Amino acid sequence: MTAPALLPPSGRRIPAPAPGAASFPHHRATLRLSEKFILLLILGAFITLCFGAFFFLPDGSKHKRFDLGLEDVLIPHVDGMGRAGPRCDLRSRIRADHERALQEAREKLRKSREELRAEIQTEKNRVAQRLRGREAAAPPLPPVPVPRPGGVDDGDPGDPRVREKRDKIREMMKHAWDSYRQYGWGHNELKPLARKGHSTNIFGECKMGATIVDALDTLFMMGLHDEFRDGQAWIEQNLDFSVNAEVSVFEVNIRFIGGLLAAYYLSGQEVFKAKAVQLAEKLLPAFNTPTGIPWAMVNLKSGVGRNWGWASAGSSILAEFGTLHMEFVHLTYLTGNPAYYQKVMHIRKLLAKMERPNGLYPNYLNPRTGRWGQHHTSVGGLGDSFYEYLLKAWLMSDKTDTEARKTYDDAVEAIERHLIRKSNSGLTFIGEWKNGHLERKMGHLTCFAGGMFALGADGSPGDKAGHYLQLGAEIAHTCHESYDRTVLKLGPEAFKFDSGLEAVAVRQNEKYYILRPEVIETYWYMWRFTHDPKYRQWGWEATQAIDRYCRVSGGFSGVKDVYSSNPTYDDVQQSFFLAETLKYLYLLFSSDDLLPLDSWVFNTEAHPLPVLHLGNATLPGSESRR
Ligand code: DMJ
Repeated sequence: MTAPALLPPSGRRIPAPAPGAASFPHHRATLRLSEKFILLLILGAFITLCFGAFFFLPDGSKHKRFDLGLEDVLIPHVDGMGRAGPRCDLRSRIRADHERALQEAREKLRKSREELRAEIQTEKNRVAQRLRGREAAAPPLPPVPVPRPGGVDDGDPGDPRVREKRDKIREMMKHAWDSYRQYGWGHNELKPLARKGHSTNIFGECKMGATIVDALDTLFMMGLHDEFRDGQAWIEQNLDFSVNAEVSVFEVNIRFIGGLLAAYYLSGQEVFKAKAVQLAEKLLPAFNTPTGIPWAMVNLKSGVGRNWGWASAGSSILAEFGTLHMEFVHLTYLTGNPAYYQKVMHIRKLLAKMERPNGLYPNYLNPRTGRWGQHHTSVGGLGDSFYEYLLKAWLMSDKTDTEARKTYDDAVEAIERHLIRKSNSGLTFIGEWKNGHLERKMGHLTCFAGGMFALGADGSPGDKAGHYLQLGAEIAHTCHESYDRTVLKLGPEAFKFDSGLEAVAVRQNEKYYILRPEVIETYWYMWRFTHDPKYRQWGWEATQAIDRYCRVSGGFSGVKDVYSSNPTYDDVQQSFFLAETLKYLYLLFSSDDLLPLDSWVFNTEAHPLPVLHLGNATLPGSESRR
């Protein structure tokens, strides 16, 4: 650092050297150093200026600077004649942008709040219209032969005593629908006591008319055609998926896509198919994960996905990503777009490659790492419909999807070995596997498995059809006991088989009944396969209990304690009450010609989809099968 000492004091002129002076070389060196210093100063100032410009330019201008990279490639540089090229244009554009932004800001500040609000609304409408236009402009769906399965008839049971019961169930459906129509129309669900709309986070807190979509096919089957048309009109005019709502991929799939597809197949009305496809498109971004295992939730507008905060180690849930197959195969079948089929087949392949503890599928799978989360296996909540959809994928393919059948059989074998036990008094129950130990507790949700075992009996390996039908009957019996051992004759959310307790809830927060269908679903399947009158008798007991304890003047409500003779209401009429509970009851008191099981397969929300006779056909995209 000697250079500064050689420099003259600032502001002083350097005297001209005397001719021939010996100091000349030193003088020259001094001059060179001072020039360097000045040059350094100028350079320093220039760099500071550049930094300042970079950091203090307004945002829009900064982005334009980053755009340079692309523009450099896309637009030719300053030409050989040295004329100003895109960089100059860019500078003037930045300046113009800047000025325009300032001008707009000044104008905005002058406007009143009302004027601003109106402006925002106009802009929103414009965007909505543009999106609608885009949807309308979408190419029409290719025509495909729509299956015409039999069994969309009346299902009159013949016997007047049975018909009377069926009429009662139809009347309950009308009460549930009319109440929703009056107090909750367009909302997802109904608060029958508060007499207003209700929603939960599974629907993104948005008004998407979940009850309308979920109820359509039940209305149709029951011959409630005015109500059906009313629902259809609402869907045509109001059901819009271009909303900023974060929804559950699973719930929206089983209730909306399943509901719309079933309404389409039953009524032949194109609008339902079109809406199902529009919605499915919005769900596809949920599959953009490192593994292809979808997120639990997706924002319908932005396509951003994420998982439930409560799920083990950021995992996706088995019963959620494993309950898409039926609807997605139908979507590919109807549209010719292989994407849906490929997404669900990819999930299946990935699961097939994974090692399973004791042959069991844990409920949690991390979509980033492809590793299992907590080793918790359940045939109830978090696991249930994954097993159901393996069996139904086989049935829906007209029994050609043998890979699905084999996966189901293997899973059921492991479930029987590790989860199914008999209580001290001989009740068969399905417990839950938690980190190497069996919890002797069964959920109301698990009761659907009785019906599943019966449905899967035919076609089970090693001539075990009788065994599985028997297992279905035992589960139905246990679940009936869980109803029969309460004061209200309605089943609790979960019940134990421990410390001398059998089929009863222990904790206060497991004593509620929220109009769930699973026990009645199993009664119906058992009735179809055995025609044992006890299933109709049990179904009738449940009908009467629901009508007596859950009916209020504004609809139907869940109850908080089935062991209390004076229960309080939860004030929610769930959409699945109309989609499933009342539908299964109605089917239980109809003849078997109504939606016969060799032509129709019910999705997990009880929406019937026709069997696809794919024996001689290939689904677009099925060539990706490995
Ligand atoms: C329904 O939404 C479906 O049946 C789902 O598979 C789980 N359970 C609810 C009703 O209980």
